Amino acid sequence: MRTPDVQRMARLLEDAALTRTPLSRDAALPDLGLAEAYAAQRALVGARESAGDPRVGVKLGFTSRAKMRQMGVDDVIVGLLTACMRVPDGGRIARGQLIHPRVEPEIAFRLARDVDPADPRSDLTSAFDAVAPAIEVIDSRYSGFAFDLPRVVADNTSAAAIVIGHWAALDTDLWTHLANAAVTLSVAGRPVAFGSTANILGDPRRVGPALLGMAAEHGIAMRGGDVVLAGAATAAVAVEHGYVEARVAGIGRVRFTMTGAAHE
Ligand code: OOG
Ligand code: MG
Repeated sequence: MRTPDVQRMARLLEDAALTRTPLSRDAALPDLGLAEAYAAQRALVGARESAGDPRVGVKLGFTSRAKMRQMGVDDVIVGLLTACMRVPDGGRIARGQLIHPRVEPEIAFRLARDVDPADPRSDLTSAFDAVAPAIEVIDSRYSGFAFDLPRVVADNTSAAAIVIGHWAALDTDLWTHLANAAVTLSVAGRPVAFGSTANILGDPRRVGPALLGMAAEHGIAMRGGDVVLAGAATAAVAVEHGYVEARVAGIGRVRFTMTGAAHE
């Protein structure tokens, strides 16, 4: 592995986020493979953890066809969530802190106990004890939101902010319901995207096994209390300002307000 490239990529991406300056398409970026891209993601998030921003969970990306089509990629990826990304339900996010934010309606699972991805007997699904409606704010650090799979992985899968609604205890009935629950995203009171939890890997019950395999492959720890974002059920929608709400039939709604105007 080319450690200098991995470190350089992590630094470039963190600087882009901090200065809200996207990396230009013709910037001389290192040519990373997927394994190196995950190493860069680890380095980027590791630096945040060392600076006092602990990990609070993981996210899956491109679990729906709608997202894969929108971004021109064809595989599921995983990213890391940290405490500073969390915004309370009903809270605010300042537009000026971001480059070109987009919002996604999602569901989040809560992990009740530690699970060892390296142990073949491990089961993540039974370790999820609750589910909640969620909104993810993504904000690619690449100009024009344009990337290939290794680049978006290195960029911690565009993760920027998460808003999570009320947790509902997961029982058999709720799992059955989640196989096909309507998902709606609205901005400023206008519905802008419709989907179903069935769009998430065909059935959100596949989230546990898919995540466990990727966690084993990339050495990601699964810890009790972690939040697991399952991936958008619809394409992402650009938002400049206003009230954003996601509803998931049967489990409720979650919202935040994007404040301020674009800085660019
Ligand atoms: C990458 C993040 C994808 C999802 O829910 O599918 C993602 C991106 O689209 O920039 O978070
Ligand atoms: Mg997402």
